[in-house]
Amino acid sequence: MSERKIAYSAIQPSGVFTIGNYYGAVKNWVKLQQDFDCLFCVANLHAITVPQVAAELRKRTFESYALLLATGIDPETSLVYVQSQVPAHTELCWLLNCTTYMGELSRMTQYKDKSQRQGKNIRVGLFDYPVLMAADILLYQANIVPVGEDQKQHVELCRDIAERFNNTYAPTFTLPEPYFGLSGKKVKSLQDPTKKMSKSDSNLNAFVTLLDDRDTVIRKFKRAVTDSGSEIIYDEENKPGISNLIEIYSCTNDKTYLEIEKEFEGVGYGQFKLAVGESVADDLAKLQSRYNELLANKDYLEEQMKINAEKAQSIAIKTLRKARRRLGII
Ligand code: ATP
Ligand code: LTN
Repeated sequence: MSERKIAYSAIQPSGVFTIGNYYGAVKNWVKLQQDFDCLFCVANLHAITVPQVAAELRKRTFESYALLLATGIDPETSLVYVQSQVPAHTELCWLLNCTTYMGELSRMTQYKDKSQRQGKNIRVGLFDYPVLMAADILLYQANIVPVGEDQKQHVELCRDIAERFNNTYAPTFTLPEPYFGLSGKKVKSLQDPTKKMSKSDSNLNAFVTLLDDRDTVIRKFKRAVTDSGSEIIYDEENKPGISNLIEIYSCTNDKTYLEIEKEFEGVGYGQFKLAVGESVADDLAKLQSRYNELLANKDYLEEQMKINAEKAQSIAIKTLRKARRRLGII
């Protein structure tokens, strides 16, 4: 790789990506390709920290890979690979498990939320999830990790783990920083704008996926929960519904909140929701046609997965060897 800084991120194939994933993370990845050496990963080993159906997971792994390429991630410029095809990840995860504290993992809010929702029979993997994520990042000596705001705590933990390892043994890992785009770092549910939009929400009207057709997108926005009052004003505390729609609209056209408020002065909620829906649908249309072409060409996808996984493994193994040596593992 060149002298450019390294950007690393990943996404779970736990469902079709939502506009939260897109505006919060993936759209930034596409832009970062111009200035960074980028690696992007379909994190299928992270997805099995909650129960999955094997055939579905296999299918969604392919679809997620194709979706990433359809958004504009170029497998010739960036490294785009599937996590399970690079065995170095799970091995470094084990080494890092032996320098991570139970207390640190117990404080992770994603673990607390997901384990609470699941109730009983919580997997050890769900608890260990942030250590595997740290291994992903540290293997490639990443400088920045472009993610949505919900992942900030995990990236900070990764940094703590790396720092402790470096101080205990010898400098081994680059300390990464989380990176957020100007807008979209926390897109909220359309049905409960106090919660984040999530691709595994049981209410299908709560999220818009990248593959929803135009009518579905517009229908979901028309049904979006709004607030009392009638003005289109950004006020997260008192108008979480309208603020979320303003945020989403700004992601489609880079307009500021102020510009959007001016554009919709005197306009009713209904008309505003329609405008947001249309703008998102326009954004998704091109991506969807590219996605369909890619998915029809399975051979191409398999070939890119293979080439990219080999390249990723050849970078990762260097860091892994270093970490093994530091620990005295023969
Ligand atoms: P799941 O619902 O299955 O837990 P998820 O929808 O939260 O998954 P991930 O695969 O965990 O998605 O996340 C991929 C990327 O998308 C991460 O960088 C994450 O921060 C970002 N992201 C996810 N949801 C949102 C959101 N609502 N707003 C902004 N960014 C988001
Ligand atoms: N936990 C992340 C997905 C993920 C990730 C990573 C993100 C797995 N490994 C490495 C950045 C860097 C999530 O978005 N839920």
